[in-house]
Amino acid sequence: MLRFSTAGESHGEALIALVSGLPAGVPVDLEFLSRELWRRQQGYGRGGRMRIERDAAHILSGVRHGKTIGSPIAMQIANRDWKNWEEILPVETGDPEKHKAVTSPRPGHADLAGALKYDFPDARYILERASARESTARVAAGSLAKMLLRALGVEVLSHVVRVGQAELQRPYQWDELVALAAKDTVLLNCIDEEAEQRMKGEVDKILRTGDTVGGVFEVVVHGLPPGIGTHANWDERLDGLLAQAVMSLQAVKGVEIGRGVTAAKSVGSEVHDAITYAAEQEETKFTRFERERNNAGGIEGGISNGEDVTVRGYLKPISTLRRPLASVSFATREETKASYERSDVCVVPAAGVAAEAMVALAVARLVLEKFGGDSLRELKRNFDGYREQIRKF
Ligand code: EPS
Repeated sequence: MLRFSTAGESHGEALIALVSGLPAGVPVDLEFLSRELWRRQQGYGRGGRMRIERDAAHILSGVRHGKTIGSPIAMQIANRDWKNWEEILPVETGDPEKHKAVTSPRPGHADLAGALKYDFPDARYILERASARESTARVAAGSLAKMLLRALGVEVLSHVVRVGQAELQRPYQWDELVALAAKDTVLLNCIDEEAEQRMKGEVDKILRTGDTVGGVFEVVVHGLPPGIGTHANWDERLDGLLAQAVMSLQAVKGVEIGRGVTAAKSVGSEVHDAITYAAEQEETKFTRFERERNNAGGIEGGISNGEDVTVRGYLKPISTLRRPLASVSFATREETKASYERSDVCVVPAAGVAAEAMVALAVARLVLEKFGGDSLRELKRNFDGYREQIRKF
C-alpha cells in the first residue's frame, strides 16, 4: 500500500517526508522534484520567509542509480531559517530567556485549540507544526507519486480560479495548465492574463489594508482511465478520498468535485454530462464513450469515468493578520490583540501546488491498489492489459 507521512516544524532544523509502497523501477527525476518544490514557493502575496528558503529535497534512502528500489524513501528538506531559531527553539532545554512564547492565540489558527489540547501555556509548539510550511514535505512526497503516474501517462496540475472577489470566468484547456506549470515567473497561476491582473489587484488592495485574502484553486488529473476508485465501499470512493486529501491541507475549508457547488443549485438536465459514442476509437481516449462536458469532474459513483478529474479547494484567508483581531492573553487572561508573526497575504497558487501533491498521492494509491505490482514493469503490464480490455468493451 502506498503510504506517506511527514515530520518537522516550521522553524525546526528540517522537514522530513517518508514514502513507502512505491514499486521498484520508477525513474526518479531530481530536477522535477526540485522544480515542484520551487513551484510551491511561488506566487504573488507570499511573505518574507520565501526570500529565505530555497527548498531542496535530500533523498536518504529508497532510490539508487536514479530509480526506486521498492523500499521506503526518506527525504529531508532543510529549513534555512533554522539558523535564526536554533536558540529560540532548541531541542535541548536551552536558555528560557531566549524562547519566543506565543501567548495571544490567533483566531483561525490552531493556537488556542492546540494549546488547550496539549496543555501548553505557549502556542508556539502548536503553530510550529500547524504551519503550512509542512506542505513542502507533502510536495516532495507527491512529486514521487507524480513520477509513478507519469510513467502510466497520468498527469496532475493546478491553476487558480479565484482570489478574493476576482474570478476566472472561463474553463481551462489542458495545454494551458501545462504552459502555466512551465513558466519561470509565477504571479497567481491563472490561465487568463486579464483575470490574473484582477487577482493581483485583489492582493494589492488587501496588502494596503493589512488584511489577508483567500481563494479557490483547481487541481486537474489528466489521462486517468475509467475505473479508479469504487462505488462498492464508502471508504474506497475516489471523490471521498480526494476530498479528504485536499481538505487536510492547511487553510482549505471546502472541496468541490467537478461543478458540485453549482450543481446544488441547478436542475439535473443542466448538470449531468450526456453520453455519446464516437464513430472511431481516438488514440488518446480510453473508450469510444464520450462526454461533451465534464460537470461531474471525471467521477461518477466514486469511480473515475475517463474524463479529467477536477477537484477545487476553497481556501480561507490566512489567519495571521497584520492588523490582529481581539484575543485573550494566556498569561493575564486580559483582552489583547492576537499575536502577529511574519506571514503571507495570499497563498492560493502555492496551496494549489500542495493540493496537486495530495491528489497525486491519493490517485497513485488507488492505481497501485487496482493494478498491483512490485515493479513498474509488472504494474505497467497490468495497466496496459486493463486499457486493452476497456478499449474492447
Ligand atoms: C506560516 C507562516 C509563514 C509562512 C509559512 C506558513 O512562515 P514564517 O512564520 O516563517 O514567516 O511563510 O509558510 C512557509 C514557511 C512555507 O514554506 O510555505 C504559517 O503560520 O502557517
